[in-house]
Amino acid sequence: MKNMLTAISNALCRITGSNVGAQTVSEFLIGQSELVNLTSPAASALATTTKRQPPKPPPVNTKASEAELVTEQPTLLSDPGARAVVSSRAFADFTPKASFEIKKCDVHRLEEGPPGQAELTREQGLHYYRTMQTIRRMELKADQLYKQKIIRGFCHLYDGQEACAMGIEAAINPTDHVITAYRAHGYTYTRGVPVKQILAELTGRKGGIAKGKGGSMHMYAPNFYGGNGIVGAQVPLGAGIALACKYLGNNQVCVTLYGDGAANQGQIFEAYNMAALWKLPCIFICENNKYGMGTSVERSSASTDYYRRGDYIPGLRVDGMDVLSVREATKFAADHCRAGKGPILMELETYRYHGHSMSDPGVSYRTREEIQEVRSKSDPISMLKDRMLSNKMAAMEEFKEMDSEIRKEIEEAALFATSDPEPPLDALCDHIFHNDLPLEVRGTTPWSKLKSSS
Ligand SMILES: Cc1ncc(C[n+]2csc(CCOP(=O)(O)OP(=O)(O)O)c2C)c(N)n1
Ligand SMILES: [Mg+2]
Repeated sequence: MKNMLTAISNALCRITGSNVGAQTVSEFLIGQSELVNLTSPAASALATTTKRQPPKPPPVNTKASEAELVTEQPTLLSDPGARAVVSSRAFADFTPKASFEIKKCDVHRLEEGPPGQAELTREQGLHYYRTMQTIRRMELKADQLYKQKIIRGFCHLYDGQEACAMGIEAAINPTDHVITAYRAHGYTYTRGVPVKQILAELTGRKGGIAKGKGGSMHMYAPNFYGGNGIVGAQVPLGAGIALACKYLGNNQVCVTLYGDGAANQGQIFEAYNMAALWKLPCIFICENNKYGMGTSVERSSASTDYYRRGDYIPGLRVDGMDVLSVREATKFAADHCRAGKGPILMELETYRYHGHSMSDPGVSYRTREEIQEVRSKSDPISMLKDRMLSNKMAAMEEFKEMDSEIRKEIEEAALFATSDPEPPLDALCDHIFHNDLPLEVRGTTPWSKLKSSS
């Protein structure tokens, strides 16, 4: 239906003959933004040609150099659950693995939740740090490009919520499935899309992950279904993906994400019902970042216990600022689904640092002090770094080095995203249909020029 509407919109553009002279897709869209809407299935088809390459952990040294150890600064032990330092600074070896206490989840309709302890290897820790820091820096670059008017239109940033995307990805397989709403840049990255393709999508360039025609809300990768702009609409789609997994008997799960602002919609409860009835391997995840646009959860929800809102579906409330808590809870949830027990619901308590979108400064409905408090007490990146430093799992110098590598990668990606050409106008109508359909409506084929692929 959406495809049909898109096709009709595009056909209307053609029929009206407006925007004559536009050479590129973006010039055309500026004139036609009300009519043209390139929808997910089309862009999804584009993305299937891209090789899935989950971000690789960097090579890891197991020994610290003397210099690193000398320059290492002690940091505050922000995690009260962290174990005492295992090895002394006099030894050059890093602690290869440590165990951390994590916040116990609140549970609903479950006798027991995930364990209260999580193991972390040095390799994992460095990989999680690099991934979360890359997402953070990518979002800050997007903020900058937006303010320079290089990125236009909608843009919803994910900084603050990085532990959710990283923790989930660390707990599932690349062959499992993920679908989310419009705050999608972080998941696009953890599902394997390089920063340059994400930024180029934001700037509407040919090298973007949806060939520059999707933008901020419409990014896809294999087993990642976007990027959906209609609040809540991806939840029944996620249940459908889980139905496909069950039908195919492939033991895969679908992680279906939505926000607190979507959690009161009727379609969410319809999806819960069918998923429970058919015991679908669906992990429903409510990313509770405390606000839906400018409305706080207390003002929008009669019950803010989102993990209980599935009623007959078991639920967990998880510290969404702690990558280890998210990882352990998601593992627990995936095991539940793979054991054939049906769906499970997780509420990740998290926070977004930016406003709702780039047009929202984010400080009229919450105070600067509130944002600052979250940043200083529970920032997901600092928390992981402090844990690793205080357990001698890495040296401060390593983090600094990683930070400068990430900054360089982001700068290079931004250069690509600002120099790559825009897609040509005649590519605008590609990828609307999966097949070339000989469609006729009342004896005419107004969209006969639309091609299934380029
Ligand atoms: C069906 C529908 N209604 C309203 C909107 C407008 N809208 C866009 S985002 C949003 C708030 C959603 O908040 P939440 O689900 O908490 O996600 P967050 O932005 O916090 O990630 C609303 C109401 C929309 N896109 N779709
Ligand atoms: Mg929200």
